[in-house]
Amino acid sequence: MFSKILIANRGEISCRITRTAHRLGVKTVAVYSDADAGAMHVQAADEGVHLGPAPSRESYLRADKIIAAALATGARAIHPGYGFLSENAGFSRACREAGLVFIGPSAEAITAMGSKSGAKTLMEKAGVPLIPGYHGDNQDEAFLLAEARKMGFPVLLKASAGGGGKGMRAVHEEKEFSEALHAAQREASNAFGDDRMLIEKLLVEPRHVEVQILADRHGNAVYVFDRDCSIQRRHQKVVEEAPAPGLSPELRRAMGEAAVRAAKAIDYEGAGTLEFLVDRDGHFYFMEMNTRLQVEHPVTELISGLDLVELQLRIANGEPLPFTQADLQPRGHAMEVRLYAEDPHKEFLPSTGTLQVFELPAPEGVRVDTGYRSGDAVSVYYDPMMAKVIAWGETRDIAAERLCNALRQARVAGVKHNARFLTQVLSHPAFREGEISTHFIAQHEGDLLPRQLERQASLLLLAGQVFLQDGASGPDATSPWRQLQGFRVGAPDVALVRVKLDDEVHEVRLTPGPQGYQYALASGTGRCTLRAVIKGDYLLERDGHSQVFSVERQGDHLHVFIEGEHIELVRTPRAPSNAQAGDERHYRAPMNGRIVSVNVQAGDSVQKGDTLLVMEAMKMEHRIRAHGEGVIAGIPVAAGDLVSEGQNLVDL
Ligand code: MV4
Repeated sequence: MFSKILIANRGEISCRITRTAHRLGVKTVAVYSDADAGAMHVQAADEGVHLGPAPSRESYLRADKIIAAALATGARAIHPGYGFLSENAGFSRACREAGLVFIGPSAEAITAMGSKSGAKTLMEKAGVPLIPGYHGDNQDEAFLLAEARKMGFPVLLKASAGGGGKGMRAVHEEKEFSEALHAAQREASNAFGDDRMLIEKLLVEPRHVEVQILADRHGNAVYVFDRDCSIQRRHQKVVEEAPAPGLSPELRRAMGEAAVRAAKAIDYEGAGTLEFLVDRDGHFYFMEMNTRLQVEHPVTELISGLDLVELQLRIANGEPLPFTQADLQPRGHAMEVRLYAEDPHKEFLPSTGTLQVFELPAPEGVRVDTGYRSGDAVSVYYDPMMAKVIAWGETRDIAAERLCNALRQARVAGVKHNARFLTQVLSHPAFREGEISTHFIAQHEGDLLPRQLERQASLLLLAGQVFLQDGASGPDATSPWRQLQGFRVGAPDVALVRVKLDDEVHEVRLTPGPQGYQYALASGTGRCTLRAVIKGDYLLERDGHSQVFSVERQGDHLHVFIEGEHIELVRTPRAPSNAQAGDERHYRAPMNGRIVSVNVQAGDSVQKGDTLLVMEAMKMEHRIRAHGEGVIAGIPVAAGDLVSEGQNLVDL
């Protein structure tokens, strides 16, 4: 076995690979950028090598620096993880040419699966079912229309150089074909520099079912059961589970055997995944092959008892698979969700910040793979996934319940995150019934997006009483908060606490009485009391209802955790200035990022909806548009500037 490997990745997957390597007595070398200097994956490894500045293209994508780091530290092999260079044929080749072992498939296999149409041709030869369609070189419009007619509308136009749902366009009837084809070609040309199209029969509400395969250098290949990843949002997986619910044993075997045939057809080596679409009458069709370890591999590990990273290392070390297909038996059910730093209240816009609180409990049957600790920063430079939470159970229901409960106990503050959204998905009746398809999120959006917490009054009374309890720890000695007990508004004994919740300031009036307080809010009046039950938990009783809240107090900030959701309430001594509330004249950065382009200049007149500038964060572009008409008064930023959340960008 290798004495030392270099892990060309960061975050949770780097930590995860180090865990297995150390279990096998293999030393690990981590690599890191400026932004990751103190990161968990560096501390977990035996050595760390600095690559360069934070942007991936100057660090984690710098193949030359990574290979040099491996050679300099005496690492014998490189594990690419997923993302970054994990499916880069040139990197695989460069490792080998440098005398290093690339823990993954050959450059040829990566290349073969990198082109949609090339992959389909190979799969056809291997007897893997393809979606009825055309993926040849003839791109003549009349010819493509004839092909569409042959398979019958509706059809799906896909960019041959595309992937992950980019450059796809459905055509429901013949009269739309020409315009849709030209639009799809333009998009593909802009996005991939290649406008070649393939056409497929459109499958209605298919499921995304994928098969894990392992192949060694001695001609052995097995499938390690299947996974369902149908629940996606904008082609990003939200829930992954194994085995895929509700498939017949015959279908599972047929897909597994097709996946093994595919692996053998391209002389595959290592861990790989065949992605299929399964339509409602149980037919499966090849979609694409991923030539890397997938994010969701833990669900396969939990039902198979295998450590897929260990097997990758053994295969790369030339060892034969230590089992045959007959030895593999799935047990129970596993389910995974990805905890993302994103704001479900703002279209899941990525969120950045410092993790003031980061506690992910792992009760029985639950595994947490993360690369972050409390105090770490979530930056604009990398994918905003903070952790994977995976649960195993004897049944699917038990796995779902365990996963849901683990998320409800999550305490994460400092960035917006999707924990509550995930609990909504996992507890949704349709999900529990196994009614899943790639349209699940779209179908149930109304139930899934976080409802405005109807417990707003309770939150305000919780905060008001907490802040009232110990008087002021406010900013200055003269502040009225210091004499809070003596501070009176209106009738004697009425205490006024101003609390900001979701960018809105509320006034909380509390009058002490024999049993707690008489309260007055904008939404109404009543009686309430507050008792500390255990450290960090309070019992609020309001008008006969009682509820326990888990809180973390940091000065004027009160962090409340409810079923995985984090809500922050801030004590605010002043009324909000109009410049803060919904200002139409000042456009501030919605999050940390980089200015990509400034589309207007001082003196320009703009209309509602005009793009003022474009900023980039976490590999996504965000347009800052005018809320109304006006004239540009000033633009204190320029293309290329790094800006922080709240920074002023444009003045109208
Ligand atoms: C399809 C399809 C329906 N019919 N192909 C989306 C991303 C890419 N991997 C393939 N995708 C699809 N291809 C045909 N002929 C529906 C999708 C699709 C999808 C597939 C898997 C998981 C989620 C999806 C979400 C939307 C559309």
